[in-house]
Amino acid sequence: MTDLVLVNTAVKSQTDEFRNLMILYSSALKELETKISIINDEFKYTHQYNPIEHVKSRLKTPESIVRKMERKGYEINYSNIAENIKDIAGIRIVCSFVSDIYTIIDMIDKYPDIEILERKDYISKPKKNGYSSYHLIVSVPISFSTGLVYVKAEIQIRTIAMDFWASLEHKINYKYDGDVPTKVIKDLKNCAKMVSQLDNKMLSLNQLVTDINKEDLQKEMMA
Ligand code: 0O2
Repeated sequence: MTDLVLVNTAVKSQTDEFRNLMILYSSALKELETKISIINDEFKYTHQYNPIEHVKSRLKTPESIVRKMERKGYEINYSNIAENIKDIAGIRIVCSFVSDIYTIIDMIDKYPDIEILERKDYISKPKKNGYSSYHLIVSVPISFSTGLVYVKAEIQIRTIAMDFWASLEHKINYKYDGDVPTKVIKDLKNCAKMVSQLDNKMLSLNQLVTDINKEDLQKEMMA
């Protein structure tokens, strides 16, 4: 067996080394989930509303890790996996409004225990297929009995509408095994435009309602 096939088989059959690696990432997810929940509580306390609709976290499957390594042309070994696959631990934060996304990013930025290593703003610059979301690659310290270990994780932040689009696009890609018909690609791009328009409209509607509430409150206080 070649080295590549050996490691491939090892990753897929989850050897001790691979399991140890995955323990690091699952600990990073637990840390991040707690920190995000604290950020949400802090925001709720100061602004009286909840910016996060829901949070979903996942560990990349061994098959998906191998597929991504192959797609990116990396030789498959543990140090290469740890260095190059930055989304083994992934957390997705879904918000109602685009403004909430930037508020969350700002709070993560200020959080002392989370270091932002990379940012990808697919909201101001969506991908060619229409994909829109904000990605952060972060490093979080995990304390083990043996000491501190810094682990990388990906945080994806998007609106409910962006999430709806991305999950359908993912399903379509899976169904067609990447070979999506041109008509479907075009329709998806159009839907992405509608998603962006909907997000903008919902944001301005929410701002209008919030301003009216403020005015009503002021009138009540003056009366
Ligand atoms: P899965 O199934 O979520 O594990 P890079 O190393 O930065 O060049 P990478 O890691 O592909 O390349 O970066 P990118 O673009 O930030 O994508 C990371 C993840 O974002 C993907 O992970 C997807 O979860 C999501 N994503 C990116 N582009 C798209 C897209 O066009 N459609 C959908 N639905 N999701 C997307 P994986 O490993 O590809 O997939």
